[in-house]
Amino acid sequence: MSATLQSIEPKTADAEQALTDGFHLVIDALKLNDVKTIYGVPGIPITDFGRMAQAAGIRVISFRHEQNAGNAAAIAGFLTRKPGICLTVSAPGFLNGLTALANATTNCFPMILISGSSEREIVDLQQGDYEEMDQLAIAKPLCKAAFRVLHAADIGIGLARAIRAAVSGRPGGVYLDLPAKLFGQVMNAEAGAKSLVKVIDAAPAQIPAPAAVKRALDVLKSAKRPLIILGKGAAYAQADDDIRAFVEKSGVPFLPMSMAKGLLPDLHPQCAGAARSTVLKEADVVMLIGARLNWLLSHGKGKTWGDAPKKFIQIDIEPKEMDSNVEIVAPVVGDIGSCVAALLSAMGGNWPAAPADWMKTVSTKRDENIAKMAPRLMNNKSPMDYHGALGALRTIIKERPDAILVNEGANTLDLARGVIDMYQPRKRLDVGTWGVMGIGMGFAIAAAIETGKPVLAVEGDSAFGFSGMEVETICRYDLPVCVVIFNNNGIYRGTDVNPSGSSDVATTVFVKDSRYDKMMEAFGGVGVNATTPDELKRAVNEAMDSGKPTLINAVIDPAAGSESGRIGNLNPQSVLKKK
Ligand code: ADP
Ligand code: TZD
Ligand code: MG
Repeated sequence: MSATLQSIEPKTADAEQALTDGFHLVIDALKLNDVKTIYGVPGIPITDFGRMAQAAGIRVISFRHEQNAGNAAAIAGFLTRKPGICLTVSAPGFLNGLTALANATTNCFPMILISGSSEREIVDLQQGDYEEMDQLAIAKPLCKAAFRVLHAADIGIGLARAIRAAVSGRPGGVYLDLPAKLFGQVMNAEAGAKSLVKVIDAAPAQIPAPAAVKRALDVLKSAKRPLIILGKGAAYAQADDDIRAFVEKSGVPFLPMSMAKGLLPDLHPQCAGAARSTVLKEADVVMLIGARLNWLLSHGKGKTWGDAPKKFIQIDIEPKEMDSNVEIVAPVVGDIGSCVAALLSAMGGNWPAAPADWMKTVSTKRDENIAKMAPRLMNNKSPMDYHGALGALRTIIKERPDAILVNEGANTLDLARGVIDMYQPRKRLDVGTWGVMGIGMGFAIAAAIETGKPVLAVEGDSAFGFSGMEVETICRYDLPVCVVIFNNNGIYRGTDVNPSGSSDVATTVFVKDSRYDKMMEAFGGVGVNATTPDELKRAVNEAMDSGKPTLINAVIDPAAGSESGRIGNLNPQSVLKKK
């Protein structure tokens, strides 16, 4: 390498201008492809890269931990349909980012993890380089695609491949390995500029076969008790108007999965969110739009789905998703925008109304459940229970429907999902397919940066702990993020007792009566301790009005939650446990 470098060493000022290097080429390639923001943590070998990217007009958001930067990039990908970029150092920084990359892939969010790496020659001979690790090999099984660029002249192609892999077909995470040496590689500037690739049509439309569309409509039309399930793939597709038109024209009740809430408003007359168990049990035809029949839908079978035989129609960009859990009688493979447009046009002018008795069953059940819940949401107990606190937050989102809600925890998640109605698409961001804790602050930061809207992050006290240090990041960038911590002194409840009788507390219990609000004050943000729903409401409204970084410690009764929230059925318990 050094021989090449010497041979092209500039002799004159003109010649100097005519050279470029790996640093510049990566930055130019990102800019050429409209990358506006990078989320990351600096260090060897990418410190100068971050600095230069900033100087070149890319917004570089520095985090306190790569996992949070990775989660930020992932949700930026979900919100924008462009791969979010996360930048890390080698080995440990890379590994810290990898959880987020794997999570993005699992959730079908497009992102690119770019990590600097050590010298290949030393890594491959395992001679103990600084932060030595064969990162490409480790990333490969955890993402959609993984690439390494060894020559500056390949940077353009490398980034183009990464972008296409992330957003085409089923979106997901991509790893791009950039060894330290690459950044310093020098080449002719003109040749360098020519080597860059502007990716044209990164996520090409995938048009469904007309026969598949007809088959799907025939099955839907034959239904006596049809149901549409909207998943986060439908939210991602940004085909909001057509999806709404299709659901309304069909007249069929719809059930939004967690991150599809708001695609049509939760208060829409066809929304069956509050009649979930009834519609899943009783439906005879179920059309899935961008939702998988994974654990979140009990794999399409068993008790949740009742005894009535069911036919499934599935719209998805991934052909292999079909028949993954149960038989799909009408698979429609394509991108959701194209599929829904094709369905709409094939429905023609006179689509029959959904069966009236079924609509009545659904709306009666829904209204009954909503009425049952209403008084619980209005209680003003202190310490608060979940319903009292969520009743307050629900009103706030109703009054501020364009705010973004980030949500994680167990009870804090499951109950907020049910209680807080959403009114607009892509406004609810949460733990997704893995039910992973730790997305909170990364998602909140990227949501604020990508959309410019106020963010309300509703966090279990445990959930918050996974990314809590990023409150400093929120203050540093002065982001309009209001974090509400449902502080019940622990995981699920704060009341467990160590069965051994030792002075260690139980494994699920934290320091009692902690004041998380002081954490925000430490960095110049606003901290509030709220003990009643009224106090909580006032503090959140103030935060949303001011746009100031705020953290509200919402004091929740430690006995109010239940183990594992609403998924206690998945929580194995020993029958042999000694009392
Ligand atoms: P949820 O958790 O909301 O049920 P999932 O993450 O399980 O949603 O499912 C999302 C599905 O959407 C995935 O199977 C993915 O392949 C699909 N998908 C994502 N984007 C698109 C798109 N643009 N067009 C079609 N399908 C998509
Ligand atoms: N680690 C990771 C990365 N993801 C997880 N989901 C868990 C651990 C296990 N876990 C849950 O599934 S929920 C949860 C943990 C630790 C925290 C629940 O406590 P909380 O919420 O305080 O956030 P509630 O309101 O007390 O139930
Ligand atoms: Mg808790």
